[in-house]
Amino acid sequence: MDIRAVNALTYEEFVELFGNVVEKCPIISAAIWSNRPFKDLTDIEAHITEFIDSLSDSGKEGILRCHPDLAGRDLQSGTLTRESREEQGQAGMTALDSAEILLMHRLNSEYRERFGFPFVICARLNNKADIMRRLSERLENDCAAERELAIEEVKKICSLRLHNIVLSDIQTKL
Ligand code: 2AL
Repeated sequence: MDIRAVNALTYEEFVELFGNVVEKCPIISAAIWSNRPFKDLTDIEAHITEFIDSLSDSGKEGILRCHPDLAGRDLQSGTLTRESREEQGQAGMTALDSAEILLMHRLNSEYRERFGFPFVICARLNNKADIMRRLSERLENDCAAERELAIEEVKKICSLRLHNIVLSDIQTKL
């Protein structure tokens, strides 16, 4: 899909296609649609980053709260979004043994209790061991630092999702 095709999408089509580039936050694609025409994918990404950076601390925490826990209840009950399921699968979160699941639940709960939002990390850029290590390490941060770190992870997840949409669209046309 080239940028002319993206710019030709109606608002409804655009939100349908890009609505989950930030997990369960279609308001972000709804907002940045106003910035058409986009120059390229990097331009779309820049508008998303600008939108997120313009939010208050509570707005940023709201975005974080839209994310499911890694290896959490949504994974077990099959209620993850397609994107999150694929990402968690790639990071090995769907193949944990029972001790690892218990450890993830304990650390995720501790994290949520300490910061008031879930632990977020770009699963596609980390394996199981990285995720568990970073979760333990990041529990030591203060809330402001952790909020900013987690939001940077949201941007990485978003970037990979954006590129995936464009790539899968090309593949279906070939
Ligand atoms: C996620 C998710 O759903 N995908 C990803 O890369 N990370 N969730 C999370 N809590 O980090």
